[in-house]
Amino acid sequence: MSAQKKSDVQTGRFLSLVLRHKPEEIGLTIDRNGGWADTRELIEKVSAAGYELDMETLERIVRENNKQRYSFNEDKSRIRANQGHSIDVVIDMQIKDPPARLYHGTGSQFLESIRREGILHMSRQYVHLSADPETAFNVGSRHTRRSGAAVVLVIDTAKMAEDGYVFRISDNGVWQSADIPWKYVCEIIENDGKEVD
Ligand code: HQG
Repeated sequence: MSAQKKSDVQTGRFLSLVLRHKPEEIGLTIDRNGGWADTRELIEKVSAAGYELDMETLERIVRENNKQRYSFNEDKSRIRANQGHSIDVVIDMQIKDPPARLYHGTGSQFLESIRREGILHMSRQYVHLSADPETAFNVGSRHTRRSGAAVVLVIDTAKMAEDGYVFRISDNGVWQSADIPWKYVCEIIENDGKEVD
């Protein structure tokens, strides 16, 4: 019996893995400058790993992905993840003045450590920030499977910019910054919308 056909979501997850974190898993070459992979090579190697991927499917995944995680170059000969890499690549993200506030969603179980150390970029290249609290709650809720609840830290990005911090925005609208010391957290919002600090 042939293996069950993978959904676009499953294939998309695997694309994130190989384009952002573990290209070596399928022997994929990623250009350090821009994070690009050769589209044909990607299709070939992802297919060999058991995902039924052709150009049409890949175009659909890129177009319909819920967070617009991937993009092609102009002639679609190359493809990359827009952000979120843990491998050492340089993505030419636009440097932009931030709005006065941005939001970081996390799990409440991390709060104590974040208070002590600040918000660290952990395995990614930058700290990820959302433009609105709703999106940040969704990001935070990814961390609440075992314990804790999603919480949103409101960041005084106006003050950070004043202090010389640089902000970048990815092609899919995720703000990115260097590690954020606790003093820039100006409010904590719990899932029920009630402030706790
Ligand atoms: C936490 C998704 C303890 C941090 C989303 C976060 C996002 C600390 C976790 C993107 C800490 C790292 C990124 C400290 C930070 N002590 N915990 N000092 N400092 N943390 O997944 O921001 O689906 O690497 O709060 O939409 O959750 O991948 O980062 O909870 O944009 O496309 O350590 O991932 O997009 O977790 O998510 P992550 P994130 P994708």
